[in-house]
Amino acid sequence: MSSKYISFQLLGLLLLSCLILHGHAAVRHHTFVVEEVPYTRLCSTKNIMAINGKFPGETLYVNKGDTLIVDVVNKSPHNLTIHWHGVNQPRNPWSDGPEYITQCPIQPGAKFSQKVIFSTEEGTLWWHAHSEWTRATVYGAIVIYPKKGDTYPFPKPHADVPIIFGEWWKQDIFQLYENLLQSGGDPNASDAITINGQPGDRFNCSAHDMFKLVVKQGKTYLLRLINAAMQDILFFSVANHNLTVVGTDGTYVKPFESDYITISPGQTIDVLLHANQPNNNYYMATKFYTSARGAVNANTSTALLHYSAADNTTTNLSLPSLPATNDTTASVNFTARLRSLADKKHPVNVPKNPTTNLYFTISMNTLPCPAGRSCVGPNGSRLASSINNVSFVANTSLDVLAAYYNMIEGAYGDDFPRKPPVTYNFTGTNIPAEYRVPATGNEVVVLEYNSSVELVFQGTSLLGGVDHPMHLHGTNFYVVGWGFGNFDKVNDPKSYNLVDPPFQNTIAVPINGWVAVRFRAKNPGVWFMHCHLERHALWGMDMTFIVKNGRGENATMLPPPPDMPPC
Ligand SMILES: *[C@@H]1O[C@H](CO)[C@@H](O)[C@H](O)[C@H]1NC(C)=O
Ligand SMILES: *[C@@H]1O[C@H](CO)[C@@H](O)[C@H](O)[C@H]1NC(C)=O
Ligand SMILES: *[C@@H]1O[C@H](CO)[C@@H](O)[C@H](O)[C@H]1NC(C)=O
Ligand SMILES: *[C@@H]1O[C@H](CO)[C@@H](O)[C@H](O)[C@H]1NC(C)=O
Ligand SMILES: *[C@@H]1O[C@H](CO)[C@@H](O)[C@H](O)[C@H]1NC(C)=O
Ligand SMILES: *[C@@H]1O[C@H](CO)[C@@H](O)[C@H](O)[C@H]1NC(C)=O
Ligand SMILES: *[C@@H]1O[C@H](CO)[C@@H](O)[C@H](O)[C@H]1NC(C)=O
Ligand SMILES: *[C@@H]1O[C@H](CO)[C@@H](O)[C@H](O)[C@H]1NC(C)=O
Ligand SMILES: *[C@@H]1O[C@H](CO)[C@@H](O)[C@H](O)[C@H]1NC(C)=O
Ligand SMILES: *[C@@H]1O[C@H](CO)[C@@H](O)[C@H](O)[C@H]1NC(C)=O
Ligand SMILES: *[C@@H]1O[C@H](CO)[C@@H](O)[C@H](O)[C@H]1NC(C)=O
Ligand SMILES: *[C@@H]1O[C@H](CO)[C@@H](O)[C@H](O)[C@H]1NC(C)=O
Ligand SMILES: [Cu+2]
Repeated sequence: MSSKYISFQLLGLLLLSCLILHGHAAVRHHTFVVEEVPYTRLCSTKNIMAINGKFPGETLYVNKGDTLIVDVVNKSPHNLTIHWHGVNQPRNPWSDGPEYITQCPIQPGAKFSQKVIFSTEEGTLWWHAHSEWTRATVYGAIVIYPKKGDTYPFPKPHADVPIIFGEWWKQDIFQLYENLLQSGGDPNASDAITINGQPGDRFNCSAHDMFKLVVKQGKTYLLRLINAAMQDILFFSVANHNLTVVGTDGTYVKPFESDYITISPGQTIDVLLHANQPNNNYYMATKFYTSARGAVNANTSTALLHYSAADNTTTNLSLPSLPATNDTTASVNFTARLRSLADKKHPVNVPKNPTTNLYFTISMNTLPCPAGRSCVGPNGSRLASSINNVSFVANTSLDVLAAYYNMIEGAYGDDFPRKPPVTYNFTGTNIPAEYRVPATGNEVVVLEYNSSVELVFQGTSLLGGVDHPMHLHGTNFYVVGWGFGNFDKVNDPKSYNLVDPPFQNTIAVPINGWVAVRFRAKNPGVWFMHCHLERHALWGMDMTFIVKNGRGENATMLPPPPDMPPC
């Protein structure tokens, strides 16, 4: 431990006590040492990237409104950045993390002190790496308790249980990534979905390490579910137990009961588990949902729910029923049940008359194989994806935020299309082949401070179509409507929910369907938006918003920290 760290700790304690005395939010300090560590479980012997030697990474605990200072020290041989998923970071894009958008990578041997500013978020969020595919093993939960002295909008649970889903490859992640870049095709499917790092006893190598939750009969537990998987939307359920859904993406929702949940990569769902069944052992189980045709059979991963008074015999447990892997109705039906609390203490401020209307198609595409290479995409092409026909390509010599702040021209363009450049039957069956090939670029949409925005995501049936969990940095959005087919701008808005729409940072746009979201652009900065399926993000389903400064200090970006990593 360095003396710098210790002095930070002391300073932190001083600040903490001083702030607590005055009843304000606290400033907490933390250190993330990034290292490559040997990992010999899960039928593999390989090195993985990990924070402070732990996989999954540690859970960070804060109270609403706190600020966290995290010193990220990169002792690994790889570039890395860390993103605080769903933390709005008011006026502070500097610590947001997406590489080549708000910062250059923290290179081997370098460090970066990130300031994570919590404001309105309460519930569950998470942190993960945001460079190349390092997030496969670099992730952890963030638990945001109510302010000191404040209460949950439901009876206080007996205990909190972060449950983080991941995705495991026996193959080395850097090799997977390199192969993928070279081949231009689909990545190899992962070997298993993990629950708190383990796929459970149906997999031989996990038989003795399965995650086990011990409960006391009669008590209620708050399960904080996080989907950190790379490629898959997931179903989850617990044998013999219904779940009461109470939150998503760092906000509360109107409680409802369900026997399964759907959770997108990037999304969090808080559920109450009532341990009201006979003293026994029960499986918790997850498997992926996909609308892609010809998908392989999903493997079910498990964890154990053990009642403390039950014996330890876990043979012959039955799996809970999960929807079929291709059950799109079950997937969207769950998501459509999410509703904001919309009460006095948790008001809904959905823009009523948006002044900025954006209509974005999200598509699967192909691009020609680079000269001198052979690609395994359709007809020898390489797979790509796009938003409004622009397939994103990062500028690896200067990040967008630095270019914007320092007014350096040429690093990005500011004419990202606000509507599809060509109109066709987006979800039709016979789309002309030339529409498969997108433009490439690094374009942004510039928003005036405080503008009220409606953004409609339109899935397309290019290459068949698939669900896309779209994630926005810097602010949550209200999900006001959704449907299958093409968005109808005259009729669909008539059935929008402007009363209690859920306030999310990630929303799965269903296969060949659309989703409408609204938000107010009052967080000045540079904010990335992308599909949270890692292969789609890699192939170009990404774009950037710049929200301009408004008048006054509260509407102006903070100055950059002195230790921004250089390119
Ligand atoms: C997929 O796995 C096979 C064997 O495990 C390997 O040879 C191949 O390179 C992998 N492909 C990618 C894209 O990683
Ligand atoms: C996982 O699925 C693959 C492909 O269907 C199968 O070969 C493998 O045996 C499954 N593993 C388990 C543990 O179910
Ligand atoms: C697990 O181990 C058993 C017994 O050794 C073996 O029969 C089975 O094929 C293994 N399953 C997998 C998926 O490796
Ligand atoms: C779960 O809810 C369903 C209705 O949605 C009900 O039929 C079932 O009995 C409930 N199960 C438990 C264990 O409460
Ligand atoms: C179950 O196993 C745990 C150790 O994992 C042990 O402490 C406990 O006594 C066992 N309970 C019973 C009822 O055998
Ligand atoms: C296992 O479960 C099945 C049905 O769920 C039951 O018929 C069988 O008797 C059980 N076996 C044991 C050893 O408990
Ligand atoms: C889901 O897959 C099953 C076969 O596994 C198939 O019979 C069914 O038609 C599929 N459903 C949809 C909606 O594609
Ligand atoms: C969605 O779920 C609700 C509640 O379980 C049910 O009443 C409804 O029929 C479902 N809708 C569809 C389309 O499955
Ligand atoms: C591949 O080429 C064939 C024949 O030219 C064509 O019919 C098909 O649409 C192409 N597929 C893709 C995905 O480009
Ligand atoms: C678009 O294509 C879908 C699927 O083929 C079809 O049902 C729909 O009628 C088409 N819409 C228009 C406006 O042509
Ligand atoms: C700036 O924001 C702080 C915290 O939200 C608030 O207390 C203060 O009144 C605001 N100042 C102005 C000028 O709006
Ligand atoms: C690491 O980041 C630096 C700065 O952007 C870049 O020059 C270098 O190529 C990156 N290294 C790798 C292996 O991507
Ligand atoms: Cu996608």
